[in-house]
This record gives sequence, structure tokens and C-alpha cells, in this order.
Amino acid sequence: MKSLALLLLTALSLNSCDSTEKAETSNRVAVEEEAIVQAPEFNADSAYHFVERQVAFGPRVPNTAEHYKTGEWLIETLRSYGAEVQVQSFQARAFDGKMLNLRNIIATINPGAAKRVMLAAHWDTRPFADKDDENQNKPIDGANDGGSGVGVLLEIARTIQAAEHKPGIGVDIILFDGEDYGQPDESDFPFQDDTWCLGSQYWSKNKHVANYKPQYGILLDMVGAENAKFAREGTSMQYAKNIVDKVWRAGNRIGYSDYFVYTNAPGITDDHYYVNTVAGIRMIDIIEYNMANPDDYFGPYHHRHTDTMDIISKNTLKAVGQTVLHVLYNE
Ligand code: AHN
Ligand code: ZN
Repeated sequence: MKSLALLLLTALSLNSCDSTEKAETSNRVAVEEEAIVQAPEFNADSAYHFVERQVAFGPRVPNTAEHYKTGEWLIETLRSYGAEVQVQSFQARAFDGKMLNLRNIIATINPGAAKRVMLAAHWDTRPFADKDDENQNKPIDGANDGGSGVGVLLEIARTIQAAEHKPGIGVDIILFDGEDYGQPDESDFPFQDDTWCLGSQYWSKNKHVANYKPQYGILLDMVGAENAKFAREGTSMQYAKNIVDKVWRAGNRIGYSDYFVYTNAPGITDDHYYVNTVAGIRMIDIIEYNMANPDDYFGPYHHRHTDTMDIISKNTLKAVGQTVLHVLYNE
């Protein structure tokens, strides 16, 4: 690829007799932008299946058997794709006083590479449906909120393992636990800070490797709903605008402009907030933004019993998975 770019550059320089220095600079930029590495195909059927498998365990609520079994399956599955998997077990107190037994699951791909990119999603699901009109105390399926991000990351791990061409960088997949146990807006308990994102809060203070310093991180959250729009979310823009630019440009370049839209959305507290502010690693969040009803921010299924497999679209999983793979292969 590099030599092809050089060749093209030489050809362009030869042709442009009247080229000023400025013109040459823009030629060089244009040529380098064309030197795109083709990433392997992201298989949306397989990603969809990974979401289905998670949902089939039942709600992945901390301190339940369903949650524990899902964790075991995630560890086993990532190991089966040749990743080095570390499990970070810890306890954290929830807003309601419960002590939660949590596990962050960390898969290292290409451990020898110094240059690394971190990918993350949360694997737990919300214990209640506080935005629903019915059965608010019952846990949700979390097909999109929880399942989708993990499904895309498992498929990325599988794709890299199966690919003849590997990315030139190391990739770390971190599945955070305890993201979705946050205090509901209406709660009998006095308001507390920092009740969301318990796994990423813990990890940010206790990284799995001392001095772990990837180039940047990409968080996936609610990346599977049909016709989802991913806006440029405020916390990502505040801490890692150039990574937002990079990922959005990649998505648009490979044909997913319907998904990666150039709309700015308010900042939210998600796992990337703690990774940016506590761990000191620049991380963006690819998260659905409800353009039709920005007051709700998230989709109409959010923290409701409608967050089931019925709302999951292979096209959306594909747009996100292929874009992230493209970014990894072009580092
Ligand atoms: C807020 O609701 C402000 N943050 C939580 C983000 C979230 C919940 N992601 C998934 N579920
Ligand atoms: Zn949630």
C-alpha cells in the first residue's frame, strides 16, 4: 500500500508542472487518503447470533445465575478465538446498598504489539424497566442495551482470528460489568453520584496492566437497533474529538453515512466518561441518539421491555462492526 501511494504521488508530481508547494501538499494528503487498507468482512449474521446467545441466557443482572453463566460463556468464547483473557473480579456497592459481584472481562489480541486500541462495551443488563409503563420492577432483555455492543465485539474478535491479514496493532476488548445498575430518576434513595458504570469506574482505577496506554478507545453502546443514528456525542467530542472524526470519516467513507451522522448530541455519562477522566485514556462512545425525540436521548426501547431481539437489525450491527474493523485495519 505504501509503495502504491508513493508511485501515485510521483506520477502526480510529474504531471503537475505548475504545482506550487501548496498544491503538492494537498496532492500528498489526497494520495495518502486513498491508501486504504481493506478490512476483512464483518459477518452481521454471526454478530446477530452473538446477541441472540446473550439474550437466551436471560437478563444479565448482577448477582443472578444468568449473569454468572453469561460471564462464563463470554470468557470461553473469547478464549476460543485465541485471545488472552483476564478476568477482573470485584465487588461494588449499588445505589440501593446491595453488594454486587462483578467481573470485567478483558481479551488481549496480539499481546506483543506496543501500539494498541481498546474496544469496550458493557455486558450486564438493567435490573429494572424504569422507563416502561408496566412491570417496572422486572429486568429487561437488554438485546440492544448490553447485548449489541458485546455481539459486535465478539464478532470482531472472531473475524480477526479467522483473517489471513491481521491488523498491524494490538486490540484489547474490555467487557465492562455493572454499567446499568444506575439509580433510577425516581428513586426512594437519596440521590447519589457515580452510580452508573461500576465496572469501568473500577477498571479505570485498577487497570489490568500497569501503565496500560492504548492510543485510544472506542465504546459501543446500543449499536443494534434498526435505523439507528449515531451522533457526535458531547463527552466523546470533549475528550477525543479527533477519534470521533476518524471513526465518522471511516463510517461515511465505506458507505454508512445513514448511521454515522454529523449531528452533535449532548454529552452523557457512559463508561467512556470514566475511562477519559479517571484512566486518562481518550475514548469515544458510539451510541444511538434519538433524533426523532432528542428529549429522550436514547431510543424508544431504552430501559423498557421492548428492548428485545425484535428491535435488532443486522444492517446496523454491520455498519458499526465494519466501520470499527476498518478503523483498526487502517491504524
Ligand atoms: C445515562 O443515562 C446518563 N447514562 C447511562 C448510559 C447508559 C445506560 N447506557 C446504557 N444504559
Ligand atoms: Zn442501560
